[in-house]
Amino acid sequence: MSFQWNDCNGSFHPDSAVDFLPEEQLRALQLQRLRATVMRAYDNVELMQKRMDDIGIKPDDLRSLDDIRRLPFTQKIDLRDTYPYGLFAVPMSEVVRLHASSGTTGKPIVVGYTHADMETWKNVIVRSLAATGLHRGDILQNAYGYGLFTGGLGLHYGAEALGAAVIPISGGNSDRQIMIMRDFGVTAISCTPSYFIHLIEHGASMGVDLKKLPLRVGVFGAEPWSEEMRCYIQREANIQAFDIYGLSEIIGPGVGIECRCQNGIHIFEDHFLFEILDAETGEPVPDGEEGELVLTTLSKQAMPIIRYRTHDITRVIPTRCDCGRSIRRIARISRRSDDMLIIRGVNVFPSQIEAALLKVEQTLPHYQIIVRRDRDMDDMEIRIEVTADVFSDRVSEIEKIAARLSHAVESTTGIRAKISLVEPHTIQRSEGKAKRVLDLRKLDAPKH
Ligand code: DLL
Repeated sequence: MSFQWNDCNGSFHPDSAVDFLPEEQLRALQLQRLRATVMRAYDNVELMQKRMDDIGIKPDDLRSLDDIRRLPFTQKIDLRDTYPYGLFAVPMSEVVRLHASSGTTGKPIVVGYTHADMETWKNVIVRSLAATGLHRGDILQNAYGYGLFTGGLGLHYGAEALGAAVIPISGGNSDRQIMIMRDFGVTAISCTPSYFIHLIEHGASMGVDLKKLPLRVGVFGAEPWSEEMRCYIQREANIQAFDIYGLSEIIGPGVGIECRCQNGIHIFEDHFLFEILDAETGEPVPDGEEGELVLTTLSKQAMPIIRYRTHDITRVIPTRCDCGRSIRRIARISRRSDDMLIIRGVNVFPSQIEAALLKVEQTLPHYQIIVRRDRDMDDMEIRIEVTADVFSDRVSEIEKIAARLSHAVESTTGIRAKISLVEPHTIQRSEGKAKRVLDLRKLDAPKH
C-alpha cells in the first residue's frame, strides 16, 4: 500500500495505515461495508426491516454511497423503545460485552458487542492513541469511568494493544490520581477535560505542579470543550491536549480523534460513515457548513446502526490534513442541538459562553450558567471563578473584571447576563461529564 505519511516525529503504527488509504479505495470499502451492514440490519432487526419495507427499499437498492440518503434515520428513542436488546442483530450467545448509558430520563439505552466488535473498538483506539503520538512505553492513566460508561473500558484494551502501560484508575479520588500521576511517571492521561482542569488545581493544592511531571499527552472528550479550554490546559499542565470523540450508540470513544496537527477530528471512515445534515430538513448541508452529525456503523456486528441522529453539531473540514491522513476531519463538536438555551427569545449555547468567558484575563475555567424566570422575563446569571488575587484588589478592579465579562458575553451571545465573580474552589467540580447549566425555568414552570 502506498501512502504519504507525515506525522511529525511520531512513530508510525501499522494499524494506522488505513488512515492513509487512497480516497477511491476508502470509498469502495465504505460502499462494500455499507451494503453488508444494511443487509445485516434488514435480515436481523425487525424494526429496520419494517422501516425499510414501509418505504419500499431493499438492501440491494444501495448502488452508491449517496443512496444512503434513501435509508430511514435511527434516533435515540428507537433504542429506548426496543429496550433492552431490540436492535441487536445477533443472538445473545454471540454478545461478549454490554454497556449502557443512563441518559437524563427514563430507561438507559443498552449497547452490545460481539468479539469482532471488540476487535474493531480496539483497532480504532490503537489508531486514535497512535495519532496523538502515544506508543509502546507510554504510561497511560485512564481516568474515564470504568463500568457501564464506555469511556474507561473502551480506551483500556486499545491502549494495551498499542503497548502502553495502562493504569485503570477510573474517575474520582483526586488525591490518589495526583499521587499516582507523580509516582508512576505517567506520560499520558485520559479523562473528561472538566475533570482534568480539576486535577490541575487539585495537584496545586497538594503541592504538585503538573507542568513539572513527565505527563505530555491528554486524551480528552465525552463532553464539549472549547479551544480556549484547550489553551488553558496546555498552558497550565504543559501537555498537548487532544480531542477524542465518540458515543455509546456507535461504539463508544474512538469514532474519531485529532492528530498531532490538532486541527479537527479525523473520523475513522472505514468503520463509520458520516453525513452532516440540516437538523430541520434532514438534507445534506454544503461542505464546510454546520449541521448535525449523522453516523452509520460500517462494521458493527451486534448492533448495526444506520443513520443515527447524534444531535452533535459540527462541520466537515474539506481540505486534506497536513498529517497526510486521507480520512476526513470534522470540526470540534462545540455543542449539541438539544443543549440550546432560549433566553428572551435568543438562542444561546453554553460553549459560546465558555469561549467568551475564558478570553478574559484572571478567569478560571470553572463556571456555572443559571437561568431563571422572573415575572415572565428570562434571567441569566453566570457564576465564574476568578484568580484569588482579584479579591485582594480594590472594589473598582473587581467591578472592571465583571464588566469585561459581561461585555464579552453580550457581544458573543447578544444577551446581557448578571455576572457573579466567585472565589476559586466555589463551584462544584465534576469527575465525569460536567453539568454547567442549571435551568431553573424547568422547575419553576407552572404545574397543570
Ligand atoms: O461520551 C463516549 C466517549 C468516552 C467519548 C470517552 C470520548 C471519550 P456517551 O456517554 O454515549 O459516550 O456520550 C456521547 O457525548 O453524542 C457528544 O454529545 C458528547 N461527546 C463525546 N465526545 C465529545 C467530544 C461517550 N470530544 C455524547 N466533544 C456525544 C464534544 C463529545 N462532545
